[in-house]
Amino acid sequence: MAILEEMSTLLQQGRAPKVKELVQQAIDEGISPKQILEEGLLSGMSVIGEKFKNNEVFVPEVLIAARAMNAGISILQPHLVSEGVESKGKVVIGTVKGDLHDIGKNLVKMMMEGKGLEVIDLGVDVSPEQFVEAAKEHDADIIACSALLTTTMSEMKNVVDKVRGEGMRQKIMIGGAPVTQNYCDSIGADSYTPDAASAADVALSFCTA
Ligand code: B1M
Repeated sequence: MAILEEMSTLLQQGRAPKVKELVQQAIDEGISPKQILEEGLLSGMSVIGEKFKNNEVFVPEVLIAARAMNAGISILQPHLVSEGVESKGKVVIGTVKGDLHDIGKNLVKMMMEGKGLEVIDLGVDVSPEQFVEAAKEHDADIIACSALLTTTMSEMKNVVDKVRGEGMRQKIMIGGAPVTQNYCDSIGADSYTPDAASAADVALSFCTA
């Protein structure tokens, strides 16, 4: 449908006001909220996600595209709820205790939302106890931890130990510049991904498995 293709293209260009306008127009034309979400907004975000993974676009483009997606979703949200479109899964995300870097974490959150997942963002400097409490409170499927400092990545092990110690079901995903697959294996987390787009792919696969 032409209007949805145009919406996807404008989203990739980060043109938030135009995206909002088109979402409203599509609703007025009677296109289903689910179709607008999937074929207009999420399809645009997934193109950006792939380009980001292949180094064809960079952080600023991703951030403005994500802002455009959020603008579109803000118009769509009440219609989605009334149509009963369910989120595909729930993720609790945060930057670990002692660490204030949040740009990468925010990108992971946006990419996950772009895949239709509901993301509860705990912010930065999040303790293992806070991850665990939030995962229980929201009945999350995934706990996602970001760390940018070699001195704080060890907090990820504390999260894994606490979650396993309590016998919880959540998958634990980790990432951030100093984190590696070897580290992930050594602490028993469920997934390490090097970038935001792959993190969103893995999160979706955990939720739909
Ligand atoms: Co800081 N800092 N910083 N810093 N900072 C680094 C990380 C550093 C490498 C710079 C350097 O020395 N070259 C260094 C860490 C060294 C180390 O530990 N190995 C460092 C340091 C030392 C510090 C301070 C200690 C400096 C000081 O005060 N002396 C201090 C610590 C503060 C604290 O956290 N307690 C500090 C502070 C800051 C600022 C506040 C100034 C600012 C943060 C602002 C903010 O985030 N709001 C800052 C910044 C901006 C950086 C650099 C320059 C950029 C980080 C960034 O945002 N990159 C960084 C140097 C660098 O990386 N070149 C540096 C862009 C972002 C998109 O990438 O976060 O890696 P990244 O996310 C990627 C992937 O890693 C992945 O996806 C993202 C996108 O694809 N990913 C995940 C991230 N989380 C994931 C989770 C997943 C999966 C993938 O699953 C859950």
